Amino acid sequence: MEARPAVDDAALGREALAVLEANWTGTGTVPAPGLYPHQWSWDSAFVVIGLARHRPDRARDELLSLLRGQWATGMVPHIVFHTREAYFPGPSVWRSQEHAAAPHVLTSGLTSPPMHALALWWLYRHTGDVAFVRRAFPALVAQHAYLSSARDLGGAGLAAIVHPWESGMDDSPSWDDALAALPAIRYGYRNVELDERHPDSDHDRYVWLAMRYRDAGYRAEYLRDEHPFAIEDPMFNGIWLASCQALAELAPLAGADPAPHAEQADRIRQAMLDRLWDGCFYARDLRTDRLIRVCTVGAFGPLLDPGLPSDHLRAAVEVLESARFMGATGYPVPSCEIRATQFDRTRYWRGPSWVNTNWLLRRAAAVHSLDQLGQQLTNCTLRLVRQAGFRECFDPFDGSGRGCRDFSWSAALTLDLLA
Ligand code: 9WN
Repeated sequence: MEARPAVDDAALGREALAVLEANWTGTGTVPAPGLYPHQWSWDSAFVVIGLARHRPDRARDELLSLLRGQWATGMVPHIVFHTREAYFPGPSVWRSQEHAAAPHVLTSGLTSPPMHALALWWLYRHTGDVAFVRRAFPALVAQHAYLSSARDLGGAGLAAIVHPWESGMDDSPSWDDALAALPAIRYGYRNVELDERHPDSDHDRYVWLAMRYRDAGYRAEYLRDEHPFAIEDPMFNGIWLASCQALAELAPLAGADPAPHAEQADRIRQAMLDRLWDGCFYARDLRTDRLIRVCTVGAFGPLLDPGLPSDHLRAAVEVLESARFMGATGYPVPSCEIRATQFDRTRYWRGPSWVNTNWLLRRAAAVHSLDQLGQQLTNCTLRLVRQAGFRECFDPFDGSGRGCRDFSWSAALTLDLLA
C-alpha cells in the first residue's frame, strides 16, 4: 500500500481545500480532473456540504451552478455539461437541447440521489444565510415534486430509479439481475478508464437504457408503462426522505408551509418499511416485483431518518456492525456485504469503501445519537484519506486507494469530518 508522509489535521484540511480549488472550473466543481470533467449532481451536493464552513460563497455558487441544469419538469440532471471537454456519454448522446423542458445549458437526461435539500440545510446551519435559503428553496421543492409525480412508478410513495447511474452506485450488484434481463447489446463503445469498472456488456446496456429513455422523449408515461429498468432503492429514497425533512425545516424561512414536506417524509418512511424491509433494507425491482436480496451499503440509507422505528434501527445497525460489513474490515464501510458472492474488494461499488457513504452513515449515527459508531466512522474515514489521499474509493481491507486521485467529494467531506 502506498505510504504518504504523516499529515496533521490542519495540513489535511489545507490539502482538501487545494483539491477543491483545483477542481473548480469557474462554473462548478468537477468530481476529478480528467475522468469526470463536468459537474455531477450528488458530487456537487457533497461539495456544498464540505465547503459550508470554509467557503460558503463557493458552496452557494456550486449549488446555483448545478441548478442551472434543472429541467422545467423539476428534474435535476445527474450531469451538467458546462465545459466542452469530451466525456462519454456526452451531450450528443443525451440530446437535452432537443427537449422542450431542458435548460440552455447541456445536461444528461437522468437524475441522481436528491442530496441537494440536505446540502442547503447544511449550508444554512453553518451560515445562517436566510436569503440564500429563500433563493434556492423553490428549485428544490420542484425537484421533489418531480420525484413524487414522475418517479413514483410503484404508486406507493417511493421514487424509482430508471438507470443504474441514477443510484450514484452504478456497478452495485443490486442492479445485476435487472441488467442481465435486458437484451445483450454490443455497441463496442470503448472508454479505457471505464472498462476497468464495467465489463463491456454492462456499459453497453447502460448506454442502451439511456438511449431508450431519450428516444421516448424522456416521458414519465414511458417510464411507467414500458421502461425495462425500474427499481426502488433504499439509499436513493433514504436520502430523499432526509431531504424532505430538510425542506420541512427550511420552509418557514422561505415563507412556505412545512407540512407537505414532513408528510412526504412520513410517506416515504412508511413505504420503505412496507416494501423494502425484510430483516434489512433491500432494493425492490418493480419489473419483477421482487426484493433484490443482496445487502449493499445502500441498505443503510433509511437510517438517515430520525423517525425510523427503533426496532428497525437496532436490526439495521446490528447488520452494519456485524462481520457482514464493518466488523470484518479495518476500514468501514464496504459498499457490498463481504459474504456476498458478488463482493469484490477491487471494483467500485461492489466492495470498496467510499467517503460519501461513510459520511452519510456518520450523519445517520448523529441523528440517532449513536456517538460511538459516529466516532468510529469519522476516525476510520480520516485514516483512509490520511494514508492514501483523496482517492475515489478505497480497499476495505488494507485501505489502499482506488480509482481517481484528487476526488472532490473525498476532499470536501474530509473537511467536514475534520470539523
Ligand atoms: C457515471 C462522478 C460519478 C459519481 C458516481 C460514480 C461514478 C459515473 C461512472 O462517478 O459514476 O455517472 O463513470 O461510473 O459511481 O457516484 O457521481 O463522480
